[in-house]
Amino acid sequence: MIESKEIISELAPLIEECGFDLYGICEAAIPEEDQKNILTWVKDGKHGKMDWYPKNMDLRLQFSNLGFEPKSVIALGTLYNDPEYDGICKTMSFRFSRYAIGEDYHLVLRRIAKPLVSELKKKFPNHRFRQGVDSLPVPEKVLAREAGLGWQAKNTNLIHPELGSFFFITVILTDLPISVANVPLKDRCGTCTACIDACPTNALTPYRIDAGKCISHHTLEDHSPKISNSFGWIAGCDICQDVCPWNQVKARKKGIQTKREEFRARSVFKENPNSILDLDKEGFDRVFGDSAISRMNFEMFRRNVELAKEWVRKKETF
Ligand code: B12
Repeated sequence: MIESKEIISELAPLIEECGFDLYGICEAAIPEEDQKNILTWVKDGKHGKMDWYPKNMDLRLQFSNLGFEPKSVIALGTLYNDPEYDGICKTMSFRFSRYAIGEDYHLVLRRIAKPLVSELKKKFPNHRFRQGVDSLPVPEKVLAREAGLGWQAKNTNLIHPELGSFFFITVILTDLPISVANVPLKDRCGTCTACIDACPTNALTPYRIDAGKCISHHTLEDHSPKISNSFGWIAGCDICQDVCPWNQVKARKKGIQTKREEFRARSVFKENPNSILDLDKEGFDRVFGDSAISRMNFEMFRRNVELAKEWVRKKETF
């Protein structure tokens, strides 16, 4: 069996050249406690309107029906926080989450991992390698945590002690057996409850999210014509990460930011962000056609815009 240290040290230069800031390897297995928590989460209906979530539980928890039996997982992370984001926010009357201001991360992560996947296939021609960026219904945070990319925090996101939490995750599942001796990163949330206290919809209790209450879910996953208050957010929400000291103090102080041009704000955010509020269908497709929010349809976008405008009006009245 190959040792993870051996593979990592050999592939590290290529992984970094591809543009990944974090990487690690773990066994392809979801620990029992996580399986239990995920099942309870669904049983309690905490997945809100994401009816798709409970559909593939065998694949999600046991990797069944994948076409091969994965033995190991290579987990990769890439930062997405644009250094200009805070400045842009000052010029917008509404809010738009960091993860959605640039190019669709699903496409970017797939594209940048290609040289690595090709190299793995060339090096181990008798083994399978399958990459997922949300596309495979597997719990990426759990796998990335097991691979040492971060600890799973009270706001449920993965945080790295040096880089914070503004990073995307992608996993490569493989039937190549790799021996791993990872010591997972220690939970450093301590007694802090900043994320829980700041969430205006009370979606968080420590280490657990009620997705049905989360603003990100309202704006992106709820297709109903009416949604509850989104507090000015048109796409996604960053509140629980923005207030996190690991982003706010640690990562910011060190100037941790994305090196990838694709995740920097598209020009409309720099030139005239408020013009987004007036986009018609054609404009929406033009501006956001290759963004992560293109999954949100135009009707949802208009609904979110109207709600954000209402929030701005109310704020101005008080
Ligand atoms: C469904 C989903 C959502 C849902 C649910 C969020 C969630 N926390 O799961 C919604 C739409 C709300 C969402 C929002 C966001 N998402 Co999202 N999302 C996913 C997706 C597709 C699946 C995650 C999942 O399986 N959730 C199921 C629940 C059960 O998992 P969990 O909350 O982590 O629960 C664990 C613990 O909390 C704990 N737990 C659960 N219940 C209980 C109960 C008790 C008592 C205890 C002790 C523990 C416990 O055990 C669980 C298993 O370890 C992943 C991609 C993937 N394939 O994994 C991306 C992903 C998690 N999202 C991501 C991002 C970036 C976001 C947003 C920041 C986007 C935005 N700006 O709006 C927000 C963040 C909101 C938040 N605080 O989580 C990134 C996170 C990267 C990172 N550094 O962690 C991922 C990994 C996508 C990616 N490929 O990069 N997302």
